[in-house]
Amino acid sequence: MSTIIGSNLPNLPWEDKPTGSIEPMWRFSKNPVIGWDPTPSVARVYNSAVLPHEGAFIGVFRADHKNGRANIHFGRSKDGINFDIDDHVIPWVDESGAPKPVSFAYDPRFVKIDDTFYVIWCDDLNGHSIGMGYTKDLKTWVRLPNPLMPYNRNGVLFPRKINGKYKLLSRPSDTAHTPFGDIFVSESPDLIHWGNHKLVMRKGGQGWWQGTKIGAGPVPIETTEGWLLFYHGVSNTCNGYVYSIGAVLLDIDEPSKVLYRCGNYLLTPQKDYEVSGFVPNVAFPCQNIYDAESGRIAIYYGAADTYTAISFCQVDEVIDYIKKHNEVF
Ligand code: BMA
Repeated sequence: MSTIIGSNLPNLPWEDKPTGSIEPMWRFSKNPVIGWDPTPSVARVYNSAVLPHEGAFIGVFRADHKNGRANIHFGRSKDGINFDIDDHVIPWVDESGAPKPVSFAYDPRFVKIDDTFYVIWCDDLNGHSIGMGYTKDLKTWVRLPNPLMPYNRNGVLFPRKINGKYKLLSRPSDTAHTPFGDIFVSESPDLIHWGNHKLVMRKGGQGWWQGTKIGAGPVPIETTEGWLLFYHGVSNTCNGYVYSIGAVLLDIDEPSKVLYRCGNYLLTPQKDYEVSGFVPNVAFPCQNIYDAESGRIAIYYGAADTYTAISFCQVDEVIDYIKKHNEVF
């Protein structure tokens, strides 16, 4: 039996698998949970990350403004489904408290380590790279130095140190809509100095859904079977990219080592809100939250670069599925 090593969350957003479904991951019937024009200055909120906090939920939201530029807003929710999102961007400061705004920011991940909330996003460092910052009180938001040089995207921090080091997944890329990409892991003693970069896994495999590029998704979940990492895989079609959700198990002590990798996607764009929108055919996971006791996992994903949606899975079932469809490449 596979078990999540982590905390319990009895108020996790959840819906049982629809009767008759054979899929290892299923969608919330009330999707999308965030639609067009969610605040006066924002057109679309998607590719966002939610965390439980003091019996309710908080989140960092990718908000594409009505001038088309992306930034990150903070928001709150009582139930993890209905959100109250700030109409202003997160007011980042530097370590001295002086304002340090971002030029653009997108695809945030959100993780709590000890008493600190960390945000990792795609930042502008003379080109797309990884940005990182933290808050302890949800009021003062402090930027850290960029961990990696451009061009890079999909930075994901592990939820605890591994062998005394912070670990960061990333996906080296290029200046625009990168047509390639593999996942790497870097480590740091202090979240400032990063090195010992290692390849985790490449795009490809027998299935074409992850044949063009891949990128880490939500914060990895610690389980008795390894780190459960959901990620996005991209296929290049004559009608453009298609983004699907896949999963892999990484070694607990050496996360550059892949234990099992699912050859099938777990979720691919099918619903209207996934196949139709600002960018059609995108399911882009940025966060998962879970209840360790029941093994339930809720995944927040961006749909069609327009909506925020939720999908669900059960840790035992999804790990069995990954192992059953394991593909070594
Ligand atoms: C990627 C990122 C994501 C986006 C996806 C599909 O390169 O920019 O934010 O969801 O493309 O457009």
